[in-house]
Amino acid sequence: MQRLAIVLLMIMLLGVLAACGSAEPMPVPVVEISLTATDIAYDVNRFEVMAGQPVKVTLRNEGALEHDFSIMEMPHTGEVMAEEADHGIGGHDMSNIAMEPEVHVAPPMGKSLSVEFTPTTPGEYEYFCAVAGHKEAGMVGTLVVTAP
Ligand SMILES: [Cu+2]
Repeated sequence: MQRLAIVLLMIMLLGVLAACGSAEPMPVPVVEISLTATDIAYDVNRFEVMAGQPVKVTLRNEGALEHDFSIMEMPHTGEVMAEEADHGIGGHDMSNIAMEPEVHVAPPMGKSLSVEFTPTTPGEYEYFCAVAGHKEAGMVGTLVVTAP
């Protein structure tokens, strides 16, 4: 009987050690940013996150036109698109920009889509709608990445 108690105690101790001594870093919580696109504007033109902080940007297209969220160049890791996302430029006229943006999400009219990424370098990065003429019309903003 005493032997069983000792075995049970050992198992419990092992459990506690496994929980505390895990080599896995604690997952950093994701910051969720919601933007709404209308014809022709974003409702958020500036937001701030910390370098190393995973960000989930959800764009809702409330307009009658196509809109997207694009960042041409920004050091980042771990980019994940929402499952139903159309990562292709799909149907978009993006001939006005020379290269494919590094971060891009384009929800169809009346829908929301998300893109998740982790900026790695502090700085100010421009985001914009890559549909021809929309950036010029004001669909542009600044993602501020602060030092952790
Ligand atoms: Cu647009």
